[in-house]
Amino acid sequence: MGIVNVTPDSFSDGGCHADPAAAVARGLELAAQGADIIDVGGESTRPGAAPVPLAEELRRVLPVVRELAARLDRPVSIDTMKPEVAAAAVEAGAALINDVGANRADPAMARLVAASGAGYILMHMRGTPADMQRAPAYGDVVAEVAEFLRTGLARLAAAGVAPEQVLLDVGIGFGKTLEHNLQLLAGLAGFTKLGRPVVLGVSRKSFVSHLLGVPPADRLPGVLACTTWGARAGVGVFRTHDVAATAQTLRMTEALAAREK
Ligand code: HH2
Repeated sequence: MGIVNVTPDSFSDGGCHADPAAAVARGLELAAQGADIIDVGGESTRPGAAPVPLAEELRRVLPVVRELAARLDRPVSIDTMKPEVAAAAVEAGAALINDVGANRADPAMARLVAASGAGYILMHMRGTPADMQRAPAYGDVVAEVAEFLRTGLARLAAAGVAPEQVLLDVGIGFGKTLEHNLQLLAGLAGFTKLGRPVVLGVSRKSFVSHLLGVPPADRLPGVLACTTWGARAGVGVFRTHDVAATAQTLRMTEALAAREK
């Protein structure tokens, strides 16, 4: 899954593709590099990010979703916490709703997923982007995130969403310390046992710098190690800014796994 952030303030690529034409060009480029899904977002969720008003988020993402959906032969997803944005994006051609808000605040999101038949990424987040990194604490982070995802699946089913529509994401960096992120990564194989495809979002995230002591520009090796690890654990979707490097890493991992005796 290749990331197109149509934002002025995303943590790694804010402002790079804020103009719709640049964002569409980026989406086409990532598809050419091997992305099977293009994820378009108009609201940064970096720690401390301020919420974006509905009209502004719609203005940012809709033309990009519409054009990419028309021009690409693969699914476009909409990265949003707002049911209104998700609904308009589905109308514009998005096949997948990537809801980092996990649809807690508003049952309208679950109703939309049920009615539209769109795919839905259910991601774990503790708190909101504004406050999620203020001393996050868990007893057992792996067990608590698994419970959150199980409960979310049940809530979606009660709203009429078919299990086949849902993908699961542990939400690396969303209300987690370095140690929490590492424990969730180490436990990824357990999440694949929940019976739905697992999505992993580690791309360019700060926990890599916290562990390895490297500046933000040098996070790719650590991220690719997580990618190989995730592939071995059965992760189905890797959300990344660096599609070419990720595709190569996955091809190599798969070639070796296919020959493992
Ligand atoms: N991470 C980010 C945004 N959306 N969606 C899923 N499913 N999983 C993730 O881990 C995830 C996500 C944050 O990364 P990015 O889009 O690069 O930054 P920003 O939120 O600042 O735009």
